[in-house]
Amino acid sequence: MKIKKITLRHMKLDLLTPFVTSFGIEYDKDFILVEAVTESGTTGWAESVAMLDPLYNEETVKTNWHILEDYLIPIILKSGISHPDEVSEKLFKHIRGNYMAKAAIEGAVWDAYAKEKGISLAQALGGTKEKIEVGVSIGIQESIDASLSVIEARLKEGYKRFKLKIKPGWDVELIDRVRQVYPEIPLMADANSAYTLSDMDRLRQLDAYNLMMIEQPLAHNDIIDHAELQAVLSTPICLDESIHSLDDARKAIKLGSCKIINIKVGRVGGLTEARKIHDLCMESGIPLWCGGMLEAGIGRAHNIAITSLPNFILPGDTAGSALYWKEDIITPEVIAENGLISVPKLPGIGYKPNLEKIEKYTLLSKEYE
Ligand code: OSB
Ligand code: MG
Repeated sequence: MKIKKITLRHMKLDLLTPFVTSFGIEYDKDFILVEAVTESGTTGWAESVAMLDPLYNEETVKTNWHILEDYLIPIILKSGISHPDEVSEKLFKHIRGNYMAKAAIEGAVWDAYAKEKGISLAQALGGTKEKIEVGVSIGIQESIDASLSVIEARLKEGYKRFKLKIKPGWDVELIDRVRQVYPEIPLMADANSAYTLSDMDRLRQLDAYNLMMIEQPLAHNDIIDHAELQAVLSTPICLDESIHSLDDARKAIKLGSCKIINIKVGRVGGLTEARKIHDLCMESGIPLWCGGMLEAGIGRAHNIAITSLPNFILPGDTAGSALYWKEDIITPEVIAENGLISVPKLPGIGYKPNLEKIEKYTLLSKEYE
């Protein structure tokens, strides 16, 4: 397979409701959409999950555009690719970091590859599930009552797991109130690195609430302090920000830094690396779930495909399009019915990019041949 043309688009979609985390507020979502056309005319699509500002991680829409334009696209355009695994294993191996930029173009190559083989992306990756279970990530609200009403609405829609964003001062009281109202729901908290070991006592208070896990309580680049915290917490720690590679996962498991891992394809540099982490975690008895980065439909489709692998045991963050967007950029939109999304069987990502909508939300585009 040879990629002969790549189009980058800077997209901007308004979020239906602002999303508030310990690191900031997102009112809208800027991202790069990658379209890659092969010599035989097949088109692969993927989104970069890098955000406008370097708050979740160091990558941004601009740094991704730079790395894609000046390094990754030229490599892809001059290489023959017999399998998408070669992209991370050979072609991008010498380029450090920039995981989300690498994942974006690798994802488009994977989609094109699966389409040329006439199989779904899920099948190309070795996925086994027909449906995936999904939950929701609920941002920091103006009041605990507001959080309770969001939970109520999502519970009625059938979502399988409720993740509340926390930060110092928006944590124990919130979880305590939610547990009073909902003693049994599958509940977890995500701190996005808002704590340090000096908050140990506060974090230990969360042990009283039967949480499924606490996601990334400590620094974004730490696995040492997390091991110390996990040793005293009975609630499992789930790492998000700290895991960028198979090697990071191996070390975190070895140190006991977590009992669960959240995989984001963008954060780990692509589907090939995500699958390697999947296989290691499966052998090591570490359950996985698929994280989200407020993706539009094409990113969501990639998440659905990777979640079809067997060790994605816990419900992920890939909720239906309708929770995020007035209209999505794919047809049909992603629909979660009773907290379940069907894994598409059509070739590639299995959702059709809607070119009219894509055009409507494009701020800037550039073609490379
Ligand atoms: O930490 O999982 C996270 C969104 C943006 C950046 C980081 C995170 C999130 C979410 C939302 O939790 C997940 C989603 O609904 O896509
Ligand atoms: Mg997270």
